[in-house]
Amino acid sequence: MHLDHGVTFPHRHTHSAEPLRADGTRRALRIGLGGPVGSGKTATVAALCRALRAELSMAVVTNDIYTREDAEFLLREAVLPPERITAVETGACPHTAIRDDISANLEAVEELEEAFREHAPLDLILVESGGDNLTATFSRGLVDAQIFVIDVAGGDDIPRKGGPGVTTADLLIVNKTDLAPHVGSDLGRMARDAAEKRGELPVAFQSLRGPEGVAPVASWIRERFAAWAVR
Ligand SMILES: Nc1nc2c(ncn2[C@@H]2O[C@H](COP(=O)(O)OP(=O)(O)O)[C@@H](O)[C@H]2O)c(=O)[nH]1
Ligand SMILES: [Mg+2]
Repeated sequence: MHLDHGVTFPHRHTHSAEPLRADGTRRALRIGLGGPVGSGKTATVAALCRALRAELSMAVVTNDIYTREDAEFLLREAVLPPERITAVETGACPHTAIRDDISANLEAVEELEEAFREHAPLDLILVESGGDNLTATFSRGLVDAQIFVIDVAGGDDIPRKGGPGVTTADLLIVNKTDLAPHVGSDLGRMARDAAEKRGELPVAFQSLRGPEGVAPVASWIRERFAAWAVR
């Protein structure tokens, strides 16, 4: 078998970790949101779009297993113009599409970057994973930073159980704190367990129903973007 000639690889515009492309232009900062089904990933993405769209040129890639439901929700809510929202259908294995065979997601990200490159270069692309379990994390070849979203209704023992999302994500969101009194979750315990598992890595306790909403997480993204923009 001859493998030393005639082999071509598909062309990609960007798949390096470098912010600057060969021509000196800057690609978008890519942030992944993972976590169990129903924890509030899409709601967080929607709130982040509303909070940041006036200051950053944004786009979103959603990953649904068989449908386009998350993208359709974002379109219905009109959080961004439709051309800034792309849906990837992942089939049965949502974690594969963000971790092992990231080609469909990478293509979606690169097509968005290409489409806006001339007139409104993208600053930020949010990639929402299809809800999975506690083990799903994003490949560093797909995103520059990742947020893991769990919620208080899923049980206050989730931070203690750990798993790579809870332990290693750049930001852990413990969402739906407004529900804590109703489901008997102990936020203090969740904070202690998360700190023990994560060391210095940040944790945001969030309620999208509360007055602060997504503001602390939007600030965290602003900081990441500021650091990205000077690299
Ligand atoms: N009470 C409460 N409900 C929330 C909060 N965030 C999201 N939800 C609701 O939780 C449900 C699942 O949210 P969604 O964003 O679709 O979860 P995803 O599967 O992780 O994308 C929806 O009905 C949201 O409105 C929150 O902070 N508090
Ligand atoms: Mg969702």
